[in-house]
Amino acid sequence: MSTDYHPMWQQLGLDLEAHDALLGALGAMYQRTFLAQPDRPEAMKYFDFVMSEVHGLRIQELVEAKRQGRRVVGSFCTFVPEEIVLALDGVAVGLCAGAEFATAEAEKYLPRTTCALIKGFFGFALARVCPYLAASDLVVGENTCDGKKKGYETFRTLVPHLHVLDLPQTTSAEARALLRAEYARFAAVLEQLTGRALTVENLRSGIATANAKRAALQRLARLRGAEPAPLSGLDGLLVNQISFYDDPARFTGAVHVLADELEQRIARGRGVAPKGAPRVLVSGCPMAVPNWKLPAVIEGAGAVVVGEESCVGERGLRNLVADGGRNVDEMLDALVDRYLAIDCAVFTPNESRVEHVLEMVRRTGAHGVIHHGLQFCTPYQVEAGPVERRLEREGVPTLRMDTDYGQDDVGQIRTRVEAFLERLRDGRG
Ligand code: BJ8
Repeated sequence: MSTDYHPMWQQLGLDLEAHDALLGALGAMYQRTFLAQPDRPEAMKYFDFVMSEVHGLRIQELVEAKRQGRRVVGSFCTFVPEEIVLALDGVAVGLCAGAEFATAEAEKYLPRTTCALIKGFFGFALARVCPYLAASDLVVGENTCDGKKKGYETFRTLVPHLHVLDLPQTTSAEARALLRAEYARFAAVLEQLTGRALTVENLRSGIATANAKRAALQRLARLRGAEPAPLSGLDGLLVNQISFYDDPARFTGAVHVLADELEQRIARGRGVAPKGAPRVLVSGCPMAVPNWKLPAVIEGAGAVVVGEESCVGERGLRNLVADGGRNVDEMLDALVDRYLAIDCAVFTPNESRVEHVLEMVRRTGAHGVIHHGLQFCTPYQVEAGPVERRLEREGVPTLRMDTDYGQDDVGQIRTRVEAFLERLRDGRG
């Protein structure tokens, strides 16, 4: 960062010393993990820049947007409908939840046996090191897993304004009606916060912006299926992670520039890993910034990650909202149709998820799947069993990997990943 943002961070109420320490660690990790990769596409420079300014210039943009009367809405889940936020001229951002921070403090509020993502967002809030949280006029939680559902009861005491969406856990007609009512309630809360009304025009525009972003990411996801892979899994994950922070229209443009370059690379047969390198699909819990641990180990062992079946990945961007709604009610119905198709493991039954994993395996040419479960994440850890059995029955080698944000198990993960890659190589030999 070329500018000194300390005055801005101070005004936002951050703990400057702790925040400096966080940025120092992040910068070093980014250098090691991303900038050291050979032969990256030129267009990744945009995403490197965004990351280098993720607590700087982007926060300045949020502060400026607030000064102009716009509202910032922070969230932790892909069920929060960005379309409604955009329609009401709000700015939707993801909140920091991808690293261990102030864990001892967080464990004063949460049992030790809570997943790293929840402990992470508590830690960031308690340590006052998330400028996105500090800039948020509204924080949106959701009743998904038990950890989040119960965690928000306490989190409510740590942030000024929390709205919790009551999400269904089935796709029945009653569940659909609940989600429809919850999105209407969310729209009403936002209307009050922004002083604007949801109209056909602004909702259509919000839907178009979010659809364009997802369509660009879908284009990128398809290109990752080329052999040799034109983009590393780390860079693919990074782009998906940045989609939660960046200005949507600017981000969409940058993704298309990257996709254009990848098409040229594919035409020339140029890849980030040699032809024939093992191709791995990662499926499971979302990986929020800066959780790069598992793909870094997989790619460090000579494989390439060709897709993520995750909310920071294809589960979160798979479907677009049908754009034919003639009035706000019909458009909200279309939103519900789109979001109810997100097959998060909190849903029961959740059979479409494994079908999506299989579809991704075929499309990306993955040789095997690594199932990523965050420790203590009951929904994904329990669902890993049936997912693994079905994939193995279909002839797709699968490795279950349960981990957290710590670095202590990196050696163990590497050993298991290397053995898995051997299995993939033997299977193709
Ligand atoms: S729609 S995946 S973003 S809930 S890892 S906190 S599930 S114990 S993040 Fe998620 Fe929305 Fe579902 Fe997607 Fe709980 Fe598991 Fe922790 Fe998790």
